[in-house]
Amino acid sequence: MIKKVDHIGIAVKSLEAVLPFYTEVLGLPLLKIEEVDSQKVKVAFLKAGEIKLELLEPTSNESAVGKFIEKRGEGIHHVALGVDSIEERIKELKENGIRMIDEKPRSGAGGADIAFMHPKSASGVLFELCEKREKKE
Ligand code: CMX
Repeated sequence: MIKKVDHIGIAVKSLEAVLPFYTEVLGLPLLKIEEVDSQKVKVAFLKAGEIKLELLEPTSNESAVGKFIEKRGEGIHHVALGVDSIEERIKELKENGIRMIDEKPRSGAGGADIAFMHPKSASGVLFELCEKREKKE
């Protein structure tokens, strides 16, 4: 069902403040920066070997990431699992009693269809399913 860990989401207060650590100290290549209006975040993707790190800066305090930072501070926010046929994967998870935040895929960063499982259904971890749209074309 799961092909790989696609990326790890890390909540940060300011991309500008933390990027030098990731690019200069850790030496990770910056792949791109984009704003995801639907999630009210600005994200930076870094290449870390086979997987990516997604730094998430909230553009609103009312966003999921804004609320997360307010409650827990900066840190690991979610783990994204790469899948094919995301709608079928969502259906299987629901049949297994997993509570989905997104019952249908929605548009996420990096040209992907995404859907989140509720952390209460996944041992306290916020998992994202993600399917790259390019692959379908
Ligand atoms: N990881 C693990 N647990 C988390 C969590 C996270 N990132 N965020 C919240 N929780 C836990 C809370 O600790 C809380 O648990 P307790 O009741 O034991 O305290 C529970 O989930 C509910 O949290 P809440 O703060 O009451 O509810 P929120 O309104 O903050 O909603 C969540 C939490 C997960 C439903 C919401 O953040 C959400 O819908 N997330 C999916 C979308 C998202 O995260 N988008 C940002 C990334 C976008 C991108 O990658 O492009």
